[in-house]
Amino acid sequence: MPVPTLVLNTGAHMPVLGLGTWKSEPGKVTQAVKEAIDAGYRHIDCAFVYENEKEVGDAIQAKIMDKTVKREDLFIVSKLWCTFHAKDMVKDACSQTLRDLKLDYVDLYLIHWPMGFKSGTVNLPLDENKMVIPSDTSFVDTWEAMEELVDLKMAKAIGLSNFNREQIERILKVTLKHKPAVNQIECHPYLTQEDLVSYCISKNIVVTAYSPLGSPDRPWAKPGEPNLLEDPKLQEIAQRHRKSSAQVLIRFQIQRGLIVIPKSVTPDRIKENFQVFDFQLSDEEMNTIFSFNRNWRCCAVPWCVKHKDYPF
Ligand code: NAP
Ligand code: SBI
Repeated sequence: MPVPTLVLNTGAHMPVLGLGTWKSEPGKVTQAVKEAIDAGYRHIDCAFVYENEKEVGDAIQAKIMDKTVKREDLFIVSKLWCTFHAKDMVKDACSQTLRDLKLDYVDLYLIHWPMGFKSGTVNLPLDENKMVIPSDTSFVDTWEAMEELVDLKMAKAIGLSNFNREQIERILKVTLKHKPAVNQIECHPYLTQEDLVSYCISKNIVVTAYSPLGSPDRPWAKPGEPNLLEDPKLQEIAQRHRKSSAQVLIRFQIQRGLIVIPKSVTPDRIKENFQVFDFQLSDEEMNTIFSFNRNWRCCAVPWCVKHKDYPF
């Protein structure tokens, strides 16, 4: 059975479930992406800053070569990193990603964050206080350079990630040719994002939910912080459906009309996370899960709080 899709404002169909690849080690991600495609995934979420796009590309190429899938069956997403926001850097950054992924286009290319960082050799340039060093770029100008990627057929669609409502409004005001198709944001039951999601939907922008399992492998996790997968109320709902907590977390996002991109490099979990199309959460269960909201972020990026375009 093919994965259900949402239709973007470009007319393209985006699979509602994709494989996340942040923190997927280069030595593990090729096999993980192959397993995912064999299990039925058709959407892979990538980014330059994950430092594994070559290895993701190896898997995509292998699965096209062995005829499991055709290029047009896949929906590949990547993202422009913050050190490449200058208008004259956007095309080269996208070309690098296309070279690494071994593709001639991506289905969706996102501005990873509204914040531009000083360009150079490091992805996270920090000052002596361990705060990020900004660039003097404006994300509105960056958007104009993103629009050219569509005209050059390097990206079928373009979009945003980690943009707040006011920042999206600024983009929509200047957008001449290509509107943002997607905003990718952190979203899970401890950060339900109802207001931002309603706003995006009202503007025909599809929302992708990142860190849907609460990102337990985030590098800065501390003991005592919330652990979504171990939430007893969530486990109770999962047991009722004979499903895992992870499957309920994924189903929750799909049922509210979002795209969802759980990450795993573990073959059994990759398969488990795809088994979410054979059960339904009741309206009452959906409301119970919404009530878990505590505005808690896995990716608050505190080293960026002083940036003029910090979104949170
Ligand atoms: P996540 O998907 O919420 O959680 C990933 C963690 O959950 C890994 O430790 C994984 O372990 C574990 N896991 C996966 N399936 C499981 C299961 N069925 N049971 C138990 N544990 C399970 O975290 P995330 O990586 O932060 O978010 C997902 C994706 O969203 C990222 O990979 C990335 O593609 C994207 N993202 C984007 C942004 C952005 O700024 N745009 C920010 C964050 C994330 P194993 O891998 O060891 O199996
Ligand atoms: C990185 F590769 C390094 C740091 C980092 O922090 C914020 C969350 C993030 C990101 O920007 N996109 C992700 O998927 N994870 C990340 C990635």
